[in-house]
Amino acid sequence: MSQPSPKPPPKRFQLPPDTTTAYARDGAVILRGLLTPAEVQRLAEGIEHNLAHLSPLAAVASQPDDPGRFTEDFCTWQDNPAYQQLLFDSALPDAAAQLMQSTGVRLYHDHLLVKEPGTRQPTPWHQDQPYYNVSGRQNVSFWIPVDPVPLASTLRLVAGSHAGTWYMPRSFRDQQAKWFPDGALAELPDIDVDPARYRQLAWAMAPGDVLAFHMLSLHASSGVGPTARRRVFSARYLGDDARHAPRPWPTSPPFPGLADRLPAGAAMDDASFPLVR
Ligand SMILES: O=C(O)CCC(=O)C(=O)O
Repeated sequence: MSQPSPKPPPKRFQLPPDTTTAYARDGAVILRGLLTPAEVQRLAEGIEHNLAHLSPLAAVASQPDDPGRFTEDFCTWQDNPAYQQLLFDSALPDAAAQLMQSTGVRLYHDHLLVKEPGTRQPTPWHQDQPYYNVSGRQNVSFWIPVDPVPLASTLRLVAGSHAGTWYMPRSFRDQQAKWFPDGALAELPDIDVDPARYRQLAWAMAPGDVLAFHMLSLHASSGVGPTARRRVFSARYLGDDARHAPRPWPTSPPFPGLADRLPAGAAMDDASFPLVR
């Protein structure tokens, strides 16, 4: 009887040394050609599977009269072998270890962000970590388009905004304070009116390119053109210093029952957050 073929070892990908320095300084870097065409194709299949089988956490993040549609979904990797292949077996875990300067790499969550042709809905400026249930500085989110993304509809980031300040997280469509109470954190400054003070980073991207950013980096995007789909998958990883920070409100995404299993201040050692390296 033939043996099943052994699982390939996780891929190594040596980042140029200045990439890690730039990530620590700016909180965002572009990694050109990190994924192979075959990996991008498999991820695109995974995204189509996800769109056809949306989870209970999925939401349409655009207005009903938007000529396109902005669909989001979260935490579906356990039901999606294509996502698992990317999250566990691609060069992402190795790149994450280098960027975070961490020995261990733990999957935090996956996030689907698809803007259909003609979507007007912008993504407002925000940081991700204030919506989460995790503390620590060693983290990275990878924003991974499977379609070409021109400069006009790519993710924009404020260089250095990951340095420390936590800004008030608010609901995107109606600006409600549904996480930290009003007044608990600094209000977001008007980033677009002061480009000298808030230096923006943005890269046009081809399939295979990956944008890496810190969970405290301020980021935003515009809508998309009338013919282009912008299918993006985001992979979020945590490093050695990540600790559970349970909140008295539902986080985005939520992790139901986690607070009963994992005390405040504990490492994120739970089946929902497997070590990938
Ligand atoms: O894709 C977008 O428009 C927004 C992305 C985003 O907010 C994120 O990846 O955290």
